[in-house]
Amino acid sequence: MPDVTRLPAAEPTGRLGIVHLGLGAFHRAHQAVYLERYRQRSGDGAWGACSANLRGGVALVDALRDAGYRFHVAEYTDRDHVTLREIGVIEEALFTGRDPAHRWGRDLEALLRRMTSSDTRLVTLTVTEKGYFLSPAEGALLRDDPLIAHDIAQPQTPRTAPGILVEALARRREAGLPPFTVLSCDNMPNNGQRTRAAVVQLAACRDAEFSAWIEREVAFPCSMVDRIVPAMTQGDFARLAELGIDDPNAVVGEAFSQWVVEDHFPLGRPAWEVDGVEMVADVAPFETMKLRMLNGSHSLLAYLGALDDIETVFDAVSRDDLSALLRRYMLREAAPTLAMPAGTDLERYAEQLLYRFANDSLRHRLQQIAMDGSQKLPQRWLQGALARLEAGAEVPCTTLGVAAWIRYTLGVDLHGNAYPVDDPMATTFKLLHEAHGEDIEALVEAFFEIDAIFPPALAGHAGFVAAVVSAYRCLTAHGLADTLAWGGVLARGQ
Ligand code: NAI
Ligand code: CS2
Repeated sequence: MPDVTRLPAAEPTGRLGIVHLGLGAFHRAHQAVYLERYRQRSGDGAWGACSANLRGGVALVDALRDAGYRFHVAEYTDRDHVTLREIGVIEEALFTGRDPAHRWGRDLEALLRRMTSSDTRLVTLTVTEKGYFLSPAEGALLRDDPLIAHDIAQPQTPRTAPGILVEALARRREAGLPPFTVLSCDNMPNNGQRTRAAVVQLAACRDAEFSAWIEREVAFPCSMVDRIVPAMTQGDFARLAELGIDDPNAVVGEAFSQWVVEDHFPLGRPAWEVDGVEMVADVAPFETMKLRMLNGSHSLLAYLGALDDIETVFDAVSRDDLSALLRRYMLREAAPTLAMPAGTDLERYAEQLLYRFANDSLRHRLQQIAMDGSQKLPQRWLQGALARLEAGAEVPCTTLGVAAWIRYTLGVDLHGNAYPVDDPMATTFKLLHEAHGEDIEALVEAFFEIDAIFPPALAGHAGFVAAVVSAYRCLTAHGLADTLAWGGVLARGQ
């Protein structure tokens, strides 16, 4: 039995200063924990949250309502030490998606009303990278996407996060209320600027003057968020039951948590720096560091590991060859591309990450991380790889990663096991595999032509493309262990 610390929730206040879009695992285990701690420590009850799901997650919304919005977060330092925190700061949950059995329309109006209340000063988001409807490489709004097309045609009943933000801001402006601050907490580069780009471009389809007002008046600070919170497994629920927690809405994560936020909140914010939130003038260096080192490593493990039928991050980093690959990737391919404030120790950061990945109390499935590669690769690998190549360096780990990702999108691992490819561009990938089959060179070149993912300078780098073709051949012909051992990936440049 682990050593358990139990922390009860504070009482609800009914004062909801925050609306959150994307009520998933991460919101419950990160932002909600910071808000709960802040409320308990400061006694300031103004920052309760109304949290909404826009698509998927209706069952969670219902279950949270049934539980009076109380749920638990289990923070594992390791198998032997866990903090069990009860959270009460989410005081309302809504579902605005299209599900006729579940109040379609009613909750959407309730959400928009909440966002146009003078109590609401902050709107936060964790809707995943694809929830912004931006081209991953360039950040242009996907106007042809059917949901965005819907929000352009019928802006009063929006279905996307940008559409909801635009409609709520229009209503606030109409009512003479100042705009709320919008804080993206998704793993995207310059996530505030990206959110602004989505909202401003969508608003421009409605009215150029209104769009210019948003650009001028609305604050979109950037943030870097970090806490490993895997999707819950039956095993996680069983472990919590052993601790006396029978809670369908519970989430399990690591004890580590970090939140770096650009300090630009015209309508105010919780004084959450007392609980460890780092309020800074410029988040970009921290965000790039995290995306390239942590998330880049995760994606390397995800595609290489999933191809070799490895289940979790823990299982993957327990292999010497994969942990050596990660170390090399972080120190030789990611770290040299970063411009960090003086005093940042990237070697120490890399070691901390390897330690966190080896947390034996988390079952972080590689297939979960592998999801939505099209939305993740530019910021995790490709921009950094291009910078290294332009500096004349080699990027063997990223090369292998890109080859593994292309092979992963086939939906069958190196041992013949099939799995679903969960990605907004999955149909494009399927067509490319069908068109090129065993012609690896043509297949790889066709993937590099997807300009929504690959920057032209990288796609045009003949040496890199050829290296990806060789890595793909090696992986498929010899398997992962031999590719790592023979391919010289680990030895090169050491
Ligand atoms: P989750 O699967 O538990 O929840 C996903 C959330 O995104 C749900 O609320 C879902 O309704 C919403 N969503 C998905 N597609 C959407 C779309 N097209 N439009 C609107 N909403 C959409 O995932 P989780 O763990 O909550 O992660 C969500 C995001 O949080 C990640 O994509 C990442 O950007 C960020 N994050 C997650 C971390 C983690 O360890 N879980 C850590 C750091 C950041
Ligand atoms: C992961 C991240 O799912 C993924 O792609 O790389 O969610 C990762 O767990 C978090 O960013 C950690 O903060």
